[in-house]
Amino acid sequence: MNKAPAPLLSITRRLRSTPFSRKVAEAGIQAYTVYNRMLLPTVLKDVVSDCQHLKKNVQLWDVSCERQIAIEGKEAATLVQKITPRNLSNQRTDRCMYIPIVDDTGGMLNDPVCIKFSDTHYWISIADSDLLFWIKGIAVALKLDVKVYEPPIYPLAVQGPKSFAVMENIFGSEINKMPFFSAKFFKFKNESFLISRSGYSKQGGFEIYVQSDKKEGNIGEQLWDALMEAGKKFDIRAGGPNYIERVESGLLSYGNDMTSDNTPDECGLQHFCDETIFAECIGGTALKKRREDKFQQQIKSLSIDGGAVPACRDPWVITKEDKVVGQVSSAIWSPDFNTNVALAMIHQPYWQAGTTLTVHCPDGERQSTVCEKSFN
Ligand code: THG
Repeated sequence: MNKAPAPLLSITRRLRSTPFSRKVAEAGIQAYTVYNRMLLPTVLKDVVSDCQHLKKNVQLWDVSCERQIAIEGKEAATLVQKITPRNLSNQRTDRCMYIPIVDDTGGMLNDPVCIKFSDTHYWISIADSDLLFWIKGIAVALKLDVKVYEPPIYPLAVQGPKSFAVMENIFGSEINKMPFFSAKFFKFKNESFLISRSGYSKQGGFEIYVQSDKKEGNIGEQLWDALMEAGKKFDIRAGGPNYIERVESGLLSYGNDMTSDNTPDECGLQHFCDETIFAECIGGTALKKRREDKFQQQIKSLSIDGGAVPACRDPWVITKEDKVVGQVSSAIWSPDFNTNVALAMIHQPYWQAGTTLTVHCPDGERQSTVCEKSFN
């Protein structure tokens, strides 16, 4: 059977460009996905060699699609606590926190990183859903004294074990004193950039929040070039979040591994939900009630036997002795672990580590085993 060639995307203004779009295209990026109505690079050479390179070297990722929602004003802290069941009372300034956002039913609307500048100024660095409208709606309905808007900020991720040396070269040795999930301003060419010790991989690295009102031929391109130059000796490459590495690392992808049907508990984010603030946040009451439901399920890492699995688009059914007990939402062959690695939503009590389950892949049934924790 002839395989149809991969379809192309028609790229127009609706797929908003970034300060790095030209650089990314010139680097020869081969595949993109669409995320918050922007292009997110996913493959430079091929997913396996990109993964090996990420684990050894350093890569530059245009993650501008991680849109920032700025919340500014006297009641900013009140609004942020309204939208998440995570207790933010002890969030330090210049610290990031991973915060589940839930609706009135306790369903996940997004899983962003929240950066706090002060009690009156936050950025929410969002995953792929239209959170701006939700937050604005709540601010308006509650008549809160805040401004909610999307600033012209375009994050650039520097990821991989050599990212520390590259960043030190550009921003000085202070950069390597930053603890994980801290954020601080650094200078490049006399302009100030917020940098966080974070990123969508477990190989270490940073995210640089580039402010750009012009988008072309600007400071973003200069920063890209400077990083590429400093990274030459480490074989730096353009790239993007790597499917293999992120599934090995158990990093969740909103819209893939969870949707608004799922609670944070189901997503394994129960330690980011604090019952003592459930009364203050939207969805708190629903979450408490859903914690008492008989039916429970949770996202777990899974290894799937046999050779490389086909691409996973619509979830694959998981059964145990012919009973449906969950679904696989992300899966791919991992050369480093010599198995297919996967993320799956699994019903209780089948989510215990070591439980063997049957996965119904498009090419047939396979045995799989629930893992204790993620691979990386
Ligand atoms: N960085 C920034 N914004 C983002 C992402 C990011 N917005 C979209 C998306 N990614 C949000 N999702 C995640 C998922 C996981 C993590 C960050 C954002 C993450 N998790 C760590 C882990 O699971 O090990 C640490 C979580 C913690 O301990 O708090 O980093 O990547 N700016």
